[in-house]
Amino acid sequence: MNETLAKWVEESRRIVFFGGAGVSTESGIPDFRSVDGLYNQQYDYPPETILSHTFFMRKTEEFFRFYRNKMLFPDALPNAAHRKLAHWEAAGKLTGIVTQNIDGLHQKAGSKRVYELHGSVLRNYCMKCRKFYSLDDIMHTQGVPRCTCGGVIKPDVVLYEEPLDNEVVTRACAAIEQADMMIIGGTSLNVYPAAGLVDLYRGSRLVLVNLSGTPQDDRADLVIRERIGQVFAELP
Ligand code: CNA
Repeated sequence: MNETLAKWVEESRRIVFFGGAGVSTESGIPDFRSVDGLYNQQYDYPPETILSHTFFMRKTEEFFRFYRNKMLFPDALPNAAHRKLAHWEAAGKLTGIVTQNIDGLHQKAGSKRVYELHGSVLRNYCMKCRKFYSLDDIMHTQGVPRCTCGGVIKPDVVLYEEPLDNEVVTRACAAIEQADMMIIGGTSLNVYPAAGLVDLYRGSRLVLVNLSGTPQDDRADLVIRERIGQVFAELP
């Protein structure tokens, strides 16, 4: 167990966690930038292109082929990192989770204050009439999912070229600004504007738990290069 991290967690009362795809790799969901991540596999188009607003509008069927195969993991379960964060929130030590993930695993683990910067695959809306559809609804369709009104159903995920939700960003910023400890984990901190939010933390307990280096390593008070599920499993 990392003694410094354990001590800081014990002493802190307003921990904020900022995370990304690496938080869910131990749940069997591939990330983007690891060697076995989606960016290192071969497709007709690079994933950044497929996951863009323009591609969604122009090649909707192809978007959904990739999306269903590579982004939907309905059977994935929370791992030790998700569970420990939910435990800290229930214990009154953690004020929020700011995540770039779209898999809903933090909520599945029991977390309540989750700020999903990039939306969630669990929510889907008709682009014409705004009717809601669940992930299960999408799993039971083929090709381009259509609403009863005939409109195309779009996942409530923020694609490249699309703006973040203002309210989610405002709440995430407030939590980070008021944090007495921030743990950044499982993110390459490469995707903006999301990655820029971590600059709002001004405290002296900035912890980074990530397998590879990030642009924030030099600024962090503690850097741990281990698997986040394993690290968190050992914490109080
Ligand atoms: P990324 O750029 O793929 O970076 C992931 C980082 O996590 C890398 O630096 C890895 O070294 C690190 N990592 C991987 N596994 C672990 C582990 N077990 N313990 C510690 N570190 C680990 O992903 P980001 O989140 O930084 O990029 C943002 C994108 C990825 C967002 O837009 C997400 O929506 C998108 N994404 C989300 C999911 C998901 O919801 N689970 C999956 C794939 C991609």
